[in-house]
Amino acid sequence: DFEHKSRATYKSIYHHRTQEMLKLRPSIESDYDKGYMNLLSQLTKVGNVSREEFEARFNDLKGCGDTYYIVVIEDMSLNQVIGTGSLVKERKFLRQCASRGRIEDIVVNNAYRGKQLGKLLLDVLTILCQKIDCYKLSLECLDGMVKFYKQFGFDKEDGQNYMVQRF
Ligand code: 16G
Repeated sequence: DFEHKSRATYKSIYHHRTQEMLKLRPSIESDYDKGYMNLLSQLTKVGNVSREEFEARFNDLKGCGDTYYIVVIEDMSLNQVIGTGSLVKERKFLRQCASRGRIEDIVVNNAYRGKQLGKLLLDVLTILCQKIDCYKLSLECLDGMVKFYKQFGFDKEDGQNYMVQRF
């Protein structure tokens, strides 16, 4: 039984490593060439962002230091990014000059659903959020995603509402 289980475990690890070769890492500039904007288009409108515009924005965010943490999951066999998520650290005066975290732009390519990749992104960003000393972490999502995010510790707070004004 033990041998059988080990073989099954080995097979599943082997499968992950060789068939899929997925890698979780911080985003880099050249992710533009690996379909980053295309991936984001599965979440919302992305417009027509040139490589130069992407680089400029990437460097803006990087220059903010300890504020924007963007991770991607790359399918190494296709050189394509197939998942992403961001953590933004917002600094405050209240609560003894505390900081809060925001989860933004979580998206997993449709073709990779059901592999717990959304969980992976949220787990890593949640741990990171605690490491960088945020006192809370929040996100906005559609009604249909509430159940999904509840699994990872998020919940609606009594008396708090998400309000927005669009321009
Ligand atoms: C979702 C995203 C948010 C993103 C927004 C874009 C998560 C948890 N939430 O609410 O981060 O910025 O969609 O939609 O990923 P919009 O273009 O309509 O603002």
